[in-house]
Amino acid sequence: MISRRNFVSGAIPTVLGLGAMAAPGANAAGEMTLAEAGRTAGLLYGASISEEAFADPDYLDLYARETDIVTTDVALKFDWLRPSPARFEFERADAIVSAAKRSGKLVRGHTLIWNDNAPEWLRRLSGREVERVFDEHIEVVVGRYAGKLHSWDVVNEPFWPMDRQKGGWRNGPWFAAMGPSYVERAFSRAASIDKTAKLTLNEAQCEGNHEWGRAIRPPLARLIDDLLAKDVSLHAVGFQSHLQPQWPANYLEFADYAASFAARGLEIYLTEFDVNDQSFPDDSAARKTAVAETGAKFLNAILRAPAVKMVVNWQLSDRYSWYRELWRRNAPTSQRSPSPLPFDDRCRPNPLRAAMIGSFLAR
Ligand code: 9MR
Repeated sequence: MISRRNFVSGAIPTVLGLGAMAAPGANAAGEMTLAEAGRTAGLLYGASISEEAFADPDYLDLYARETDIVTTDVALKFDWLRPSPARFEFERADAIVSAAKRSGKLVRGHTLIWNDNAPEWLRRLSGREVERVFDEHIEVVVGRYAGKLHSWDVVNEPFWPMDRQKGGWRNGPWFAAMGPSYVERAFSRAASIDKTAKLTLNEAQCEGNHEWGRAIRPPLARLIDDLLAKDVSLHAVGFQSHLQPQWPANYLEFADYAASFAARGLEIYLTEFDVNDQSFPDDSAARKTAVAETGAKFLNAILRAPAVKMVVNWQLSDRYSWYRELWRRNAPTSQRSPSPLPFDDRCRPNPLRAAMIGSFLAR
């Protein structure tokens, strides 16, 4: 077994290469893969990846076969990169970027600026110091990967009405120091350093018609209009697409909302697709069927918009889903492990995989 330490020291990518084990476009049974179906539909298909994948050869093989693009799950987040003010821990992200390059896969950087998960040392700084760290962070991180990324989630989740800020903004160190102007500042600075990555504004919750989704859609549209009016380099809007079928949704209405950004000249990416199965039946087969049906309903609606250029799952196998992290934390109160992704714990296809391929091919 390959240890986390080996991975971090950079030893793994010389041992395992994404893409080294399979011909592009077909799995072992000769069936069409998600990546191949995506290509047929004019979509880039991929999944987020974290260091665990490099310690699990079956999982790594799944990325090799099924994806054309990978997103850094946590490796480029501020708190992971900068546990202390003076140090940048680039090893995880470097390993992902170089493994992807060797195997001809593209990489999305997630996420440059987010008001969530700030390390304690950042929260102790004055507003002035926070601004200095902000500029330095963008310069160093964007500079390091300039020319190597397909796209960057420059700002993640600018709105979070639960933080009760005027305008629905998410609170955190960047917002507290600079107010809403941090968004424009991040895009402008990133654009001046990386001339090739598609600069993306990534948002959560908009897919749903629940209170949060309804609250976030209008200010997000206003923010995007404002950035475009100021000629800020913004190329795409990312909708995370963590579907929450336990709450109200109207995917056709969401598709119209999303398409309005295409009319403003932006590409649309579905950046973190998965399906929360908590409200589905206990029976595992029935639950997985319901996940597949929900996923297909969503994709069939949103993929009508030609500006949708990418579909990315948040991890590929249920075993590594963030819902499993939550479930493990709440294990005493919940009976069953979540199954929100196209592959199960043992990297076998869930019904969601075939449903996604069906939706891609129907496009
Ligand atoms: O998958 C990520 C999980 O491992 C982290 O603990 C968490 C906090 O950094 O973030 C998860 O990814 C989130 C993503 O960065 C933004 N959208 C929601 C994702 C799931 O929570």
